[in-house]
Amino acid sequence: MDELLEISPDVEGALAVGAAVVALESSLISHGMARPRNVETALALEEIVRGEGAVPATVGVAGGRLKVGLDTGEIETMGSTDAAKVSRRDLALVLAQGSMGGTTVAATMFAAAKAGIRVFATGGIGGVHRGAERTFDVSADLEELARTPVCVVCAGAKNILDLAKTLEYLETRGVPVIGYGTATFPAFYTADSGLALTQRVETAAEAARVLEVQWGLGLAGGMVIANPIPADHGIEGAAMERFVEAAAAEAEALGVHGKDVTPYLLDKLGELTAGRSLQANAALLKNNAAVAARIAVAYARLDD
Ligand code: PSU
Ligand code: MN
Repeated sequence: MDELLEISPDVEGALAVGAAVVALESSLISHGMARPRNVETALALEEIVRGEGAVPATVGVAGGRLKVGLDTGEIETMGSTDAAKVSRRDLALVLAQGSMGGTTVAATMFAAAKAGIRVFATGGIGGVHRGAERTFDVSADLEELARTPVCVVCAGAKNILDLAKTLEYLETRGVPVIGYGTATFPAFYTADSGLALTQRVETAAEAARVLEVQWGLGLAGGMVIANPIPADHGIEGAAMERFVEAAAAEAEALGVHGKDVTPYLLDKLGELTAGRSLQANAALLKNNAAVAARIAVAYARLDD
C-alpha cells in the first residue's frame, strides 16, 4: 500500500473491477456544517450513492495519510474534532504533522484522481471572490479544475462569490461548465444565477460520454456539472443577495481573510437565514450525490 495514500478495501475493490465510484469531500464535515448535521449529512450522501449503485469514497486526511474512503468511525471523528481545512497547498503539512483534515474540492479532486476516481459530488465549488481585483482571493478549486481530470457535480457556486468572474476564469482555463438540464449557472441556494451557460446536457449518459471524450482527447483538466438545487428547496435570489451582502460586509469589517473567508460566510448565512440555508444545503448535496452516482454508473458502463 502507498504510504501516503490509503484507499479503503471496498473502494479499491470497486476500482479494480471498473465499477462506479463517487468521491465525496470532507471540508463539508469539518467546516461546512455544524455537528451533528455534518455527520448525518455525510453518511446520508454515502447511502444515496450506494442506492444508485455506486460506491462512495469520502476523502479526508487522518494519521498522516490521505484517505480515500473514510469509514463511519472516521467520519464521526472528523465531525467532532477540530480538523484543519485542507486545500492543495495544505496537504503536505497536515500529512507530515499527522493531524486531521477535511479536504476541500481542490484537495478532494487531487486525491480522487490519484486513486483513479473520475466523478465527485460536492455542494458548491470555490471561485473568484467579490473584490478579487483587490484581494486576489481566487479559490484553488479553480486551478485544480484546470489541471486534474475529475468531474465535479455541484449546485454551481454561492453568490458570496463573483459568479460572472468565476465563469470567466473557468473559461480561460479551459474547464467545461455544463448545465445539467439547465441553461444558466446555478447559484447554490438559488437555482438560477441569471448567468447563461453555453454548454448543457440532459442525462447522466450524455454527461458520461462527454467525460469519455474530454479525457479520450487528452484534455487534462476536470469538468463542472452544474446541477441546480431542487425547486422546492431553493431560496429566492433577491432575499439571498441581501443576506450575502450583509455577511460579506461583516467579514470585511472584521478583517476575516484567506482560508477563513468561506467558512465565516457560510456560518453567518446560516444565522441570517435562520437555518434555511442549512436545509437547502443538505437538499442540494443529496441531489448532487444522486446525479454524480448516475454519471459514475453510466461512465463505468461505457467500458463494458
Ligand atoms: N462552498 C460552499 N461550501 C463549502 C465550500 C465552498 O458552498 O463548504 C468549501 C469547499 O470545500 C470548497 C472550499 O472547496 O470551501 C473553498 O474554499 P476556498 O475559497 O478557501 O478555496
Ligand atoms: Mn480563498
